[in-house]
Amino acid sequence: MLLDDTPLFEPSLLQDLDWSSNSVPFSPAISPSDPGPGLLLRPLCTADFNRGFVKVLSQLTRAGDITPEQFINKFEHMKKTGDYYVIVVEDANMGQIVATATLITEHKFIHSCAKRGRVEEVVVSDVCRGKQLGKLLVSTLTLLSQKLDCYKITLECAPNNVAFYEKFSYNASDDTYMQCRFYD
Ligand code: 16G
Repeated sequence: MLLDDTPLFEPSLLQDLDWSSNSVPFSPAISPSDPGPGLLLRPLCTADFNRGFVKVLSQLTRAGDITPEQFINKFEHMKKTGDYYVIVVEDANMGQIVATATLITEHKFIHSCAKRGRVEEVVVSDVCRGKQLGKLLVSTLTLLSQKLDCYKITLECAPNNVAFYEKFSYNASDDTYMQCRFYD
């Protein structure tokens, strides 16, 4: 099995987003097609395994020791379903992933067979903070979920990140997030 640059999903989905409808201010201005000097925003590919993708994820939670085979198998599964939009920011000079976030679309019978979006694993590497990348990732995936016709988009976050997500019109819901944890 080979690690390569095949994108998880069609890259034009990101480049063709109507960025003018983004409501969050950026200063200096950045966008999915111009995320900042030396940076690229694009879909995940398997070659990102060797660009420190898993190390970035481990800044959020335990990522575990993942082998290239496990990584490729998971990637292939995600690609086949067509419901996973893992985006990364690459420092093109270093050849390293510096940020990532995921949109997952979930299919429903309710709301006339609608789709719902979930934002997951939003992480900016500690070496790349202060470049508005978290804001860029969340704005991008929120716009993408609208473009994909999701009727709503949700996320779970730590209490100290609530103010950050409120900037993008996310509100704490009346529903309570519950979990049953089997292992860490
Ligand atoms: C945060 C993440 C979530 C991730 C979880 C991992 C965002 C918006 N939320 O809640 O996507 O799955 O952390 O924590 O990035 P865990 O290892 O305790 O499940």
